[in-house]
Amino acid sequence: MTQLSADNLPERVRSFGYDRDRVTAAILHFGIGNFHRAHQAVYCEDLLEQGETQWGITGVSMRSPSMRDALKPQDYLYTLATLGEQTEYRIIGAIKEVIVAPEDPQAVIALVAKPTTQLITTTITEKGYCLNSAKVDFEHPNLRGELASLENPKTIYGFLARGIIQRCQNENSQSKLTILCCDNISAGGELLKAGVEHLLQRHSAQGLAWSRENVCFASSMVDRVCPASDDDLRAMVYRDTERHDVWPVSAEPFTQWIIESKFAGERPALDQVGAVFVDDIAPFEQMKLRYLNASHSIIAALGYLSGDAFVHQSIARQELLNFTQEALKKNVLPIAAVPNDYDGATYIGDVIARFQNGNLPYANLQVGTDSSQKIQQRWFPTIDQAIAQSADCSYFEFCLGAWVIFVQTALENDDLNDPKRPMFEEVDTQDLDVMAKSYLKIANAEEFVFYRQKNFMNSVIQHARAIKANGISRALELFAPE
Ligand code: CS2
Repeated sequence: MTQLSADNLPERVRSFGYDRDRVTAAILHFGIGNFHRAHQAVYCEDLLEQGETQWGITGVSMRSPSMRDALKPQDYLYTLATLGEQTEYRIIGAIKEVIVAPEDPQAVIALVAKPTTQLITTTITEKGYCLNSAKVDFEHPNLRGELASLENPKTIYGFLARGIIQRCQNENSQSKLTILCCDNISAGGELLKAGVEHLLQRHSAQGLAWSRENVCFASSMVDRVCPASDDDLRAMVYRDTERHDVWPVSAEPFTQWIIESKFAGERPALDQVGAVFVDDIAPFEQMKLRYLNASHSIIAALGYLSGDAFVHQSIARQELLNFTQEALKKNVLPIAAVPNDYDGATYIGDVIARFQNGNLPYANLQVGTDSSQKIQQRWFPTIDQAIAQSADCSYFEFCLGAWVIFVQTALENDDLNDPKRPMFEEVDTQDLDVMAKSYLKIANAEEFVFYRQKNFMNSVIQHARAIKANGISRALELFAPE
């Protein structure tokens, strides 16, 4: 079984047409997972194909060595399988190296400090930002530890602050740096700035001044549905490319990257390869989170309770499709604006069509991962905005009821992958009222208005009861929105 490597490239598969030895890594990326490899790394690959050889990537794994261990024997090459009507393969060479932060934190800090590192990007998932209702939680144990000492950074903020302090002490410390959030969160660049400056204020006035002079923190909206890799994908890649790839990645054909045009130094010409630079990123972030990600989380919770493994199976259920479409049209579209040149109803149709891609096995439980963090960005702000505007949020009352039963059921089935799992496990599930309020409190719902709205919460609990008693399908049949 021939393993993919630079000396064993598959024939008849699109591969990099540039000299990888000439590529340098001006990009340092934190969170070298599947999404990054199917999204940002492909845009960079296209830049490299155009001769922009400085925009290679050094990846940083914040926790596990598994991605490094998988890719290193392959010269950090991997296979991207685009699963549309047809399956298309491409060998991606943009990643030059992967560093495992817990193994070699000094190497990570040195790369942040390195003058030739011009762009730092992050896909560390919602939980990587230590948030409490969409703001940096400065009381988070890891952040408190870094406030005391930056000797052994644990968070993205600690690594960036430590590296910036070292960078500003370098002899050629005029090298500008852009730090760009590529996660599904609102104003991710501002969060990174808040966390980094929080630490610099304590540890280095010089570092803080240098950062304010030489670093830009920016946000972006990233979009490409990209399943976790499994043995079925590995087998398909081997069958079709005749190369064994230890960690291939698959994705839908659709891809989108909207980037806030806030660069301190040189800006990679990503707009030459399909990305879009904008001055105001907020409308794009809101549209993505409150339409696509919100409905993804709706489908996942209701789909899991329907017994489906995958999103495309759940959205094929008429009652679930109807509910999701109506939830977006009646509870999101009236209040969540979309960017000027977008039409909300059209975007809803496009998103649903993407979820219906039967060639893309996206697991409900993958969406359900970290749901206590995700719904704070995807559902809660819309609910509060609806309440403030006396607009309809009756579909979200059902969604929260369904989410409560999703958490309880996933716990019972040992399926719950969530940073707050230990807290969920402590909740008394004998009393459904207590369980529902406790689960939502664990998801920081107390920080939102709806949690104190008696009628709203009573309705959430009634829906949870109905779902618990009758099952999700019957509960959907009985659901009679306002
Ligand atoms: C998904 C997202 O797993 C999830 O939470 O909602 O990863 C989604 O696939 C991407 O945001 C699509 O761009």
